[in-house]
Amino acid sequence: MIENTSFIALGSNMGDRFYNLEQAVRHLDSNEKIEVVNVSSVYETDPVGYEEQAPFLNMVVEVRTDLDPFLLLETCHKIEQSLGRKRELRWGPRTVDLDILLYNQEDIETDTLIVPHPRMWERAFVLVPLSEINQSARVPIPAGPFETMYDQEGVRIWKQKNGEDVFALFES
Ligand code: X6L
Ligand code: MG
Ligand code: MG
Repeated sequence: MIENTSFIALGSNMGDRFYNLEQAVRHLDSNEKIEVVNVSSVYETDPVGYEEQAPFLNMVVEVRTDLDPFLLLETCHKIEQSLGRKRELRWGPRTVDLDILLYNQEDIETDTLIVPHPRMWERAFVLVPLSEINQSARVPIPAGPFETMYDQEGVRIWKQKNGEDVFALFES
């Protein structure tokens, strides 16, 4: 059995934001080729890019998967659609957004998928939760720990992860 490790960023700023994140994590884990093995805390974050919109909830999950990166991306898009994501303004409000950040140590550059996610290194709403569950990850150039690479401003803990159980986060 081939086992790959991927980190996926989740965000929501429409409707019941926490419910949307929970459903997305449950959809991922219920896929027989995906196991969610770790989750970050949930952070409330100021909107970036287009600022005249509601604050987001953001988190990052670690998965083991037998899906290749393209099938994993397709699965993420299907989850977004099943949770009501519509065609929308670029950078505008969304019910849920799933972005593949890392897939093993692979460098992938195609029209539909770029891994590592090309803009993750400058987004505190990604790096703060990612560094919580992936302390060994390093930015490529210049080498250094995540903590030195982002400004934590605009990113506030909203719900603290409690213990090792992935779904404990959603149960209280
Ligand atoms: C200049 C120009 C500087 C554009 C930054 C940054 C654009 C991020 C888009 C940018 C720029 C994005 C989320 C968000 C979005 C999210 C928070 C995006 C795509 N998604 N803000 N803005 N959380 N806090 O998940 O990431 S839109
Ligand atoms: Mg995104
Ligand atoms: Mg996206």
